[in-house]
Amino acid sequence: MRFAWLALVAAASTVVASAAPARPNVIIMNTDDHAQWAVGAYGNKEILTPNMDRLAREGMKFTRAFSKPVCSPSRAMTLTGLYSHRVGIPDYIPYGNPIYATNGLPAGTPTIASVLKSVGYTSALIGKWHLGYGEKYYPEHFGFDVAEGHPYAVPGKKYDNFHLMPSIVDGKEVFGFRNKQQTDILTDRAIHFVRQNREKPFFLFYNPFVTHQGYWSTVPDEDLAQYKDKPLTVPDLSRYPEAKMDEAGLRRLMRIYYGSITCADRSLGRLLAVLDELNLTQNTIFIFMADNGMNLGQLALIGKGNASILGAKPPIYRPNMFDRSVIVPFIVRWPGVVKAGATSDAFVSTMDILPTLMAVTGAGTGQNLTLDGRSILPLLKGETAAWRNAYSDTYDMIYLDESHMRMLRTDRWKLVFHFDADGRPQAGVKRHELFDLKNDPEELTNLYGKQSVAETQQQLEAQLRAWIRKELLHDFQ
Ligand SMILES: [Ca+2]
Repeated sequence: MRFAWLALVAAASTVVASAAPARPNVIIMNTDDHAQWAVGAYGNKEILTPNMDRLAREGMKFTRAFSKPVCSPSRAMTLTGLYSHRVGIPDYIPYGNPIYATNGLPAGTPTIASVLKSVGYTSALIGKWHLGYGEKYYPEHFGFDVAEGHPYAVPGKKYDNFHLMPSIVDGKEVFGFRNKQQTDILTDRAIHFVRQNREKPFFLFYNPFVTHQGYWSTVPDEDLAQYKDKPLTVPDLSRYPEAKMDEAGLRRLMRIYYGSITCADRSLGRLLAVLDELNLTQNTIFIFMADNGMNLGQLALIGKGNASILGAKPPIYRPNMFDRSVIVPFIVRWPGVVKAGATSDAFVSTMDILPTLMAVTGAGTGQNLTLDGRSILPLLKGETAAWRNAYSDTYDMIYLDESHMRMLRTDRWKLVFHFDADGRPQAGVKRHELFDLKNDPEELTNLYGKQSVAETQQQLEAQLRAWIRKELLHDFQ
């Protein structure tokens, strides 16, 4: 009798324990314009990323994690769990009036921060925001209790230059926050937030400005020194007569780019050390990712979805959704839940983060949220789950150049439609694209319209058009 009673108690406890939602801390470190090919854990033997590599050893590395190919749509998608076209952010948000008043995340849009707030989380944005500069777009309106380090517009003031805009850093207003200490200072602020909130569940969205090209001047000398005179491997520019740069010039850029990544890695290491010190490592979901990828020399390009030809003046843009632009480094560590050292090739997306955190914490229950993302919790736990066998997205490049792209990515194929402003197929380098990724992983040879792939093209086009009809109401067919 006594044993039976014990067994019942044990069973009841188990049910309670598994039904009670967990409240782990959540940290997302989101580097800027950071290619998956520029991480040691993803196979780069020349770059120094010991802390990203540590995270991959202790967590799960995703090889096909999709984001948007430029900053603002990516940050919108990550925070809202929605395709960015649903929140009206097709391209990066440029600086300058009057855009401050009209371009940003729509008021009232639920975000990771606002949804987690409903179950008691305290949230901080540290660093880049890029979802609107005007007052109505301040992160504080979207669930963040703390927001530091991002440039913002003050009502009634005009800024002719982005660098004249203020940021709040450690309670002080700083103008033109861009210097060699910038990343280390932002990391100090991120660590300060973690220490202050160690006793209660928190969400930290840490967005350093590195490794974006516009911030290469901020890379500390100690990080640049790691690559001084190193004969880094660079793409072979002799294949691309359009490149206006030689191999030595490209190698100089590569050294700075790698230095900026090692700078971000050093900050990641400091954050991981603080979690260890405060005994928070076990109870923290740590996601390391980038907002979008990067091309540096491949196809003679520099940049991401709005890349341009190396050295060309004036710039010659090449709107694209190459894997190098849309697939990002994405590593998730959650000790005791996610198997250490695991790798997943599943088609995941940064819009899956919010639904995953809702599944973990129970946040958002009853809010009736409609999301495009899906919880990756089954994948993280190593469970067998029905999953996407393809991924589609858009990129409407409207600044610098124009092309309205619609992409379908399957295991083997990549189809990208390029439309002009009136919905007509484009020509030249912006014509529709079809790549056989099995035989051409670098996406060098456009097979669109070739007789040899006519049947495949027809099937993929039907699939992509069906997705466009389903997801994009009034859109180009
Ligand atoms: Ca970016």
